[in-house]
Amino acid sequence: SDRYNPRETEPKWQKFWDDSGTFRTRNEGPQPKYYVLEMFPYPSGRIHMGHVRNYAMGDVVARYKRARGFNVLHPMGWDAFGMPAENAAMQNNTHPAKWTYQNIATMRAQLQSMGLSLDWSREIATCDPSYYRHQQKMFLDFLKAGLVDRKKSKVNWDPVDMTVLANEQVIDGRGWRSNALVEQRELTQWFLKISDYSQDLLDSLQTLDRWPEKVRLMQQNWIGRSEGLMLRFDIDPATAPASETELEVYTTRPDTLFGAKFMAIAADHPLARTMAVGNPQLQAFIDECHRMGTSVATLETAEKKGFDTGVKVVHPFDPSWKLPVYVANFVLMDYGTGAIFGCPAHDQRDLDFANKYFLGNTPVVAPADADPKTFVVTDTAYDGDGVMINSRFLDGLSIEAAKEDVAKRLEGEMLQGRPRATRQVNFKLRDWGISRQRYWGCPIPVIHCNDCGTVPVPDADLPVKLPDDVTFDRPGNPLERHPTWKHVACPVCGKDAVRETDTMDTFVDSSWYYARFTDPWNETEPTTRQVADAWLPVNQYIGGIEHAILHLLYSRFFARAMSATGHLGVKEPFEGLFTQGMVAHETYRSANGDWLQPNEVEIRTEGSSRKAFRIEGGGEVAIGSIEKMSKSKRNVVDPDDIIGTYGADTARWFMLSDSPPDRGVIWSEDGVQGAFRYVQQLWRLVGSLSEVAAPAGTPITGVTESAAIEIRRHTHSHCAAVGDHIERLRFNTAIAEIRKLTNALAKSIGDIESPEISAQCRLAYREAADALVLMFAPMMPHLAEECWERLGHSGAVAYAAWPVVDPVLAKAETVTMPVQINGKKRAELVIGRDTDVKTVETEALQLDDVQRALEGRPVKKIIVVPNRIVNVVV
Ligand code: ANZ
Ligand code: ZN
Repeated sequence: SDRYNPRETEPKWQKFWDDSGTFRTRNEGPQPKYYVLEMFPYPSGRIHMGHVRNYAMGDVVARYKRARGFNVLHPMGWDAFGMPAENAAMQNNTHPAKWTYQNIATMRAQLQSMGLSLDWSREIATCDPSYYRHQQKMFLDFLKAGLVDRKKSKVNWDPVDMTVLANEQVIDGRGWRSNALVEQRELTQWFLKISDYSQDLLDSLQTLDRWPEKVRLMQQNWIGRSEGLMLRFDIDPATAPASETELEVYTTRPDTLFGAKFMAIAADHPLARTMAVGNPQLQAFIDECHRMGTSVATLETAEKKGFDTGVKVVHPFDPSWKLPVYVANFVLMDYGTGAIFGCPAHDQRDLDFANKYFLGNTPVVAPADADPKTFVVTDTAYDGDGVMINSRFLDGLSIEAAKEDVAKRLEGEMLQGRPRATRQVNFKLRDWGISRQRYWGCPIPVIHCNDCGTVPVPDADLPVKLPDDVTFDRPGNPLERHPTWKHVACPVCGKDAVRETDTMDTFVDSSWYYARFTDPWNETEPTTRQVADAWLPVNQYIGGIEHAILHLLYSRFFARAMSATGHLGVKEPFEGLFTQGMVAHETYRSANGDWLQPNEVEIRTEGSSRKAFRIEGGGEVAIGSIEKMSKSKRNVVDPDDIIGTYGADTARWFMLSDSPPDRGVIWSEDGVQGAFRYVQQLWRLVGSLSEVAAPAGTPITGVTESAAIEIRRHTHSHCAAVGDHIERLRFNTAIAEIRKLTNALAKSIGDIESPEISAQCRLAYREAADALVLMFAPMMPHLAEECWERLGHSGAVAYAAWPVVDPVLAKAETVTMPVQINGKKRAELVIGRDTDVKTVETEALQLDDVQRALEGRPVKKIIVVPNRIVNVVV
């Protein structure tokens, strides 16, 4: 029949590719390499539409690059450690490993049903000892190389769940699950010294010219380099606690020193602690600050509060000028010195604070266009450029000159044998705390011995495997309370010792998987150097913008740390990065406020209005706004349902066709049905083409007839455009070009009047049919295989090369230019490409539609954008 049935053909071709090892990639080969990678999924249970979009994009690139003669690496694996498995274990009494591997099995089958051209022989799961043993080895290598630190650090501690919480898990000072008041605790934790590379990570961003500007900017801000002064203030002896004589601050704006109104120190600053002794009110305020949590976001949004310690400091340029010292909730202990001078006129936080405590403000920078005598600041701090005012010897200088002047003066002043000020570059980037008090993660391979201290687990004892027999009936870390696991003999002295029971942050697992894919079979080393270096960097990485900062930064750090320890020779892991947009859908809500799933409602169009009804019961439901698919709004569509009904090709095609890949796509039933109709249309067109085309394999030579040349022009120009669009990841416009070719060929065949088709046209149709199939093969690989067979080819399309474009034929000889009158399109001018402007103008004005629309009015102006558009102004 002439209906294409994806349910039959899709599994057939998947089996064929699988049986033939079509997508198995060899590590050596004569072709140039191309590594395309999509961010690997967390095995949460089932794939969602976001995965479909992500992997469909990657697969187009992989298949296209293969057709262009590259040796393509396109692997898949599982980011398999993490909290949800433990939560599931607690709720359902299943083991995290069982839950995880079941999910992997389900999701693997789902991905396979999408027809992705993945090399499954390289599949890795980060929870597998065959993966994490190498991670442990690298941790020890990093330790030896001085890239690991063990130090005390503050954490959010949930006293009920007995666990450390990430900042995002603290909501209004309470644990997200237990609702218990969160405490700040000091724990000894392991850190990876990412801050050793702050400058390098920042500098190298400039080389990443195939990354979105937005992501580079986010990384730059996260690294947060600033240039400033470390500046020491004398404490007024009359107010000083016994031992303290000075207070050091970090400032990036020493130019504003004459606008200073107060000093502020962090709740954990030593001076705050000293002053709190015997001062219960201050102690209470410090405790309140601790409850606020440590996240930068909370600190930025929370109301600014402070406590006057009674201590005063002396202004460095005026011994009679005293400034009060507050403990303030917006000053962080672990940035700069944990102390600042506040200049309310030019810093919003300082201004909010000063307004609350009536500390006043004095502007010291006036915008160039303002009158310095009348310039005042009330509620909005002025942080722009300008000229110094109210600043004694600095008046009239630019900000830059004033900074330099202040730095020079204070650098030169000696105070107890040290300069009063020193220049300092600071970074916001902190070392990466990787300790997690959790079971389902990679064990940190060290042993604590009372006599020998912290001892690395000897190589021969790796991997340190997680014990299987653990219980989740109580809160806390099961490794901690396991009866035997942590008790071991010290590898150095043999005495009783204990294992580290913390496991690694799961971001560690995902920081090097791209390197492991290059040789996942190496049992003794994390990577095979030459192989990894040959494949890396990943040429095209594709994933969600939510990973723009941490995952990408950690991966960039890992590549450097692996290079420093001999596991890699490449420091930037991802040459090209693409962040895809979200998948969105309409929302539906019943009268009582329940969200309904799309498959629970039926849409009916009555006249010009769309209405939604509940399938069960028939009641009308409200159609709500279009939102990102989410469980909370229930506006999710299950990829399995779509693939089961329409096939994977249709799902992939619609996902790619509807909007630019970096923007959101709105999933709709109408849209999918449209894509499915197009699949059928292609199938019929290829059927017709196969009847008029010369046999497969006939060389296309000696074509001189204009009708045949016309067909060839269509083929070559659209093919050139499709290739160009795919290279730039503009999948939606590539698809638009394929549709244009489809329409042109359908029309051409429909126009054939005589059954006698010339031999030359048959050649042209052969070429067109083959090219068409090759062009949509990256998006709809199953349909393409079936069509390829129908066109009489013996080999699979997966092995076929991209059509060779003839540049002469590809360059269309004519262009179609819209003609606008006062901004409104009135006609189209079909004219030779690159025709001179004068001729275009005359021809455009002579068009019937244009004459009619002008209604005799005189033309004021005519603007021609060559080959693009004609604008007529009347
Ligand atoms: C005086 C001043 C005046 C400042 C002014 C800013 C504007 P970046 O660029 O982010 O490095 N600061 C220093 N240490 C801090 C800490 N531990 N917690 C909170 N704020 C801190 O910002 C440096 C500026 O942030 C410093 O410059 C300091 O305030 C503040 F008109 O000093 B400034
Ligand atoms: Zn020992």
